[in-house]
Order: sequence, then C-alpha cells, then structure tokens
Amino acid sequence: MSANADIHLYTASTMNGWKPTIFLEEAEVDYQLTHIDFSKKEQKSEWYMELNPNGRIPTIVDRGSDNFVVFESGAILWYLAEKYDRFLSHDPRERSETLQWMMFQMGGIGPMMGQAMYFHRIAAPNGQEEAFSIKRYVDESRRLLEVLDKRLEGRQYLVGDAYSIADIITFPWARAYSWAKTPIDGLENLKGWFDRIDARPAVQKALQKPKPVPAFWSSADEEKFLAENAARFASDVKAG
Ligand SMILES: N[C@@H](CCC(=O)N[C@@H](CS)C(=O)NCC(=O)O)C(=O)O
Repeated sequence: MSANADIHLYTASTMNGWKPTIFLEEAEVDYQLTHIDFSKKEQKSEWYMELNPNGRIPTIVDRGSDNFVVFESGAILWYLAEKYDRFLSHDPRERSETLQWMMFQMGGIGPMMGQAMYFHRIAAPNGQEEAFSIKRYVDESRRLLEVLDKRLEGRQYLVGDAYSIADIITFPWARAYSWAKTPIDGLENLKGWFDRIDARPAVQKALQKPKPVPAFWSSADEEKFLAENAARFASDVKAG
C-alpha cells in the first residue's frame, strides 16, 4: 500500500465498502486506502461529497489517470476490471452474463438485503419494530438468494468457469445473510460457493480493511457490536 499508487480507495468496513477492497487484494494491485469514518459523518463532509455526490462509500480516485473519480460500487468494479484486465471475460457473451449478475446484485440483492438489515438491526432496536417491513424484505432477500442458489447449481462461480467481478460484488451481501436474519437452509449450492470464496486468502485479507468488524459475518451476534451499531443510528430513526 503506497502513497503513489494509482488507485486511492475511500471506503469503510461494510458490504458495499468491501467490494473494491476484495478486487484490489485479489488483483494484487497497489492502492492507497482512506477509511471514511461514519461515526464522524465523514461520508457527508463537503470534500468527500465533491467526490461522491451520493455521500456514501465506496469511491475511488485514479491518481494515475488525472484523478478520475468513480463512485457507485458496480461502476467501480467495472472500471477496475477494465483498467487491470482482471475478473471480466473478453468473450462478449460471458462478459454480458457477468454484467447481468452484477446488475442483479446492485438492483436486487444489495437493496433488499440492505432494507432487511435496516429494519432488523437499526429500526427495531431503536423502537420501530416494523413486522410488515421485516417480512417483506426478508422474504424478498430469501427469494433472491434462492435465485443465486439455482444459478450455482452445477457451477463453481456465477459466470463461466472462473471467479469474476460478479462473484466479488455479490459475495459480501449474500454472505451477510445472518445480519439480514435471512435463513439459507436448503441452499446448498450457495453454501458451497460461500465456502469457496471464504477460502480465498485475498478475501479474508480484504475483510479486515479498513477496520476489522466482528459481526456482519459471524453466525453468533456479538452483543456489544449490535448495541453500538444500533446506537449509531438512534437519532436518524427518531428523526424519521
Ligand atoms: N449504490 C451505492 C450504495 C452505497 C452505500 O449504500 N454505502 C453505504 C455503506 S454499505 C454508506 O455509505 N452508508 C452511509 C450513509 O448512508 O450515510 C454503491 O453501491 O456504491
């Protein structure tokens, strides 16, 4: 990790935040890493929102290309895959399939599991127990995980025979099923895919950055982490 690396990554230890970190570790690319601290609302600071108008992580700046800025994790992975020619097939059909599964993550798995997590982990502990919303998003998350499971029938990875940016982008969300309190019983193809990706050293290295967090992943919830996480959003929930 060096200060004169091309890629400067601004991120945090979250499902979207880990996507580019996993890519960069897998591709063994040198990069500069800045931790955006949510507890200080750095993602909403003026300097950061000039890079990312959405005020969310992740963002990259390509110092090697006139400080070109890319926001939105799907666009970031696509940019990195093209810049480093890794994890995206040159075959037009396989390339299209990779992008299809990326869109499926960006438009489905991420938003739905994100809402299941919000209602379970943030709204409920702060006094907004919304049974209807929880059921709606957990059911939809389960349905989407079933789609992944079916896709993985007889396959090692989501597209072709190779690990691609479709796997990299989907893994952090799907793997956090317990954080979304979404059951994966019976989804044996999905479990096998988790095992294969869990076993990749670059993935484990990336998950420790920029700051190790204990609970999104583990099946056992860690009380202190849960309480701190919920408290961080208490004022937002009350503000509605
Ligand atoms: N569609 C965006 C979503 C980014 C996003 O929601 N990031 C979350 C962390 S996973 C965030 O920055 N949350 C802080 C906030 O909302 O203030 C992407 O894929 O990059």
